[in-house]
Amino acid sequence: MRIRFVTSNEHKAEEAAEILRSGGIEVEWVDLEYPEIQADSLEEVVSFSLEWVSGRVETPFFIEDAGMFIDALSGFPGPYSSYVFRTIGNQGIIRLMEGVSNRRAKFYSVIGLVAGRGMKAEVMGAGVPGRIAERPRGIGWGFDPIFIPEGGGGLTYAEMGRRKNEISHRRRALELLADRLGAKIVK
Ligand code: ITT
Repeated sequence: MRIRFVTSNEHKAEEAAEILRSGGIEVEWVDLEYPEIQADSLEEVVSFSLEWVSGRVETPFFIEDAGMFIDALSGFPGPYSSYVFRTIGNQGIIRLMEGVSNRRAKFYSVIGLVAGRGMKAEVMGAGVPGRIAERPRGIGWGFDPIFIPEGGGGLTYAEMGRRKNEISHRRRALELLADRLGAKIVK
């Protein structure tokens, strides 16, 4: 089957295409920027955005909103991850975490799906626990150089290369999506 993925982020589009391909789902990237409200949860952000995208993009389509939640910073940057990355970036996060011994964090991904014309929007989410590195390591996009996922052998997402897609927050959320669509990601 074929499904549209509406995102202005080419890295996300590429990752989703690779992950879903192994479930026999072909992704068509719709490079469209949509409004995102300020809210405390990714689910709220996604629900609002889905309303806006519905009617502008043909079904079936999905959107995805991701965020990194740092325990010692009470979940910051969370739903504000995009703004925080654009402003203080990885160096800013590392500075905020200087001298902080609790480095636990979580990357979370929420998908909003409209499976067919006139169908109700569905929202699903999944996350990966991990920790914030002492310094950026590896070459990758966004927070990849500073996030060390559990189960990744102590490497940052950026150091894992393609292996990121086997364990990432996005992978886990896309597994829920595939399941909903009656497919199974095998790789
Ligand atoms: P769209 O909303 O158009 O899909 P976006 O770049 O705004 O694109 P998000 O709101 O989902 O995407 O992500 C917020 C930011 O969090 C994003 O800009 C990155 O800086 C960071 N981010 C999200 N997923 C990531 C990942 O897998 N690895 C590293 N950083 C990530």
